[in-house]
Amino acid sequence: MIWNPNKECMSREQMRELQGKRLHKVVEYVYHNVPFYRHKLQEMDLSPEDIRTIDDIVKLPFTTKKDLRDNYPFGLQAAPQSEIIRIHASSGTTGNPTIVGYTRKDISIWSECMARSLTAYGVGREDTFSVSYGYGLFTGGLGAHNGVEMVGAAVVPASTGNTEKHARLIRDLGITGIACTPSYALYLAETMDRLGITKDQIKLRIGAFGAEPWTENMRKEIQERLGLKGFNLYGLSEVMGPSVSYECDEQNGSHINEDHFFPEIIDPVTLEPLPAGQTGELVFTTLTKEGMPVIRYRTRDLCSILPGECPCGRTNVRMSAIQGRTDDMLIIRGINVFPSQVESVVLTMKEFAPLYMLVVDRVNNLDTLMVQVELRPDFFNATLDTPAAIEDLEQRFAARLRSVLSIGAKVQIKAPGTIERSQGKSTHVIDKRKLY
Ligand code: DLL
Repeated sequence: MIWNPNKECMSREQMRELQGKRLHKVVEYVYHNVPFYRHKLQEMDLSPEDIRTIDDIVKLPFTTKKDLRDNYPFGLQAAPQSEIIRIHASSGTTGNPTIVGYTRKDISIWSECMARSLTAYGVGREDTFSVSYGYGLFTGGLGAHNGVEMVGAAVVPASTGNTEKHARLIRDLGITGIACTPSYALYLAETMDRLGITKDQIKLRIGAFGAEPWTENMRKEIQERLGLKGFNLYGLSEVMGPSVSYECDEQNGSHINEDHFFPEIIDPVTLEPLPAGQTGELVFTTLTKEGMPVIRYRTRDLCSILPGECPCGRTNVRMSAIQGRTDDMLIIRGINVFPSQVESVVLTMKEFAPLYMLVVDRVNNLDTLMVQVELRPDFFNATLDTPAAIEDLEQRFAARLRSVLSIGAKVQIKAPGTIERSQGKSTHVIDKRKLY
């Protein structure tokens, strides 16, 4: 089934024409409503009249996460505050989150994009569907929730946490579909094993997995352990949230909702556009968004646009799985974490040298984060001479980290001189998970 054949199966000519018209409109809209974009265009001697077809997009300037941060909180918002009906936030690189406001129309388009994804996965009115992305500032929970309601399945807003109760509900309510991070799906499988809930006692058949990178091996393992078919769901808060793209039954790349989000792949160094089939940085322009449209937003995600047509009948272009990032963002238990956030905490504590290391691992299918930090020599022995004093410092550090990162981390305070000094570009991460 296809939710909106008119938009998901357009001819390429029609799609490009629609994209061109929408691009002109959004450029005109931000030109008049967002000083940041107006100034950028004026600097390049561009006016909205110069943007007539989708090919003109290459004339426009890029937008980066730094631009969003510099304009915190509402500087890039285009709609008046009275039109905004929801605000989400995602982690920034320094502790300032990125704020994204949505109008009623944005929420309605987002819900439809999510409905398109769920329909492609095979979710329908008869399904009982558990949304186990976090509800809150993160776009995963509410974003998926609205789509399930639009499709007409019964939504179970399980959110994250409380996994044992959730596992029992999956069995007792006959839940047939689940949306969560792939690592949470594995954790759920493990919890079920522990509770003695077997595959033949549950009715799960569809999984909508995303918000973090995952491999084909993980897909196989989840499918095998939960007895479902797992589909990719991709998105990012700055552009919308879950459902910027979604896999169909062919499971060969994810179809982009390109009537709303125009994709480009660029060389992250030269910033030149790359042709289909070549891997580079994914860039999105929102074509219909009102709250906070973005123009040529650099996602930092590395992937390619797949050439050729998809046998499923959809004509929307497909992107490959994410193959890495051009920055150092980590996704730990579905939460975006930048080493610079840890650094910002380290720098506020006088006991520590500016030397730290994030050690990320996956133990029993659950991501773990340990932050190692080095004591300054003057605090070593002198002030911190009892185990209680060290413990107190560890606790204060852990609490500050939690409030900045939104996830818990183990901390390890190291003696002066014991964190490895790098020879060249300093590295702050040891990631043992091998996700790409
Ligand atoms: O993770 C939105 C989302 C929620 C997508 C639920 C899918 C499901 P952010 O927190 O802003 O938004 O993080 C966006 O997560 O740039 C990618 O690096 C990564 N990411 C998201 N989906 C996938 C995926 C949500 N399917 C960042 N595969 C993105 C690989 C993904 N990476």
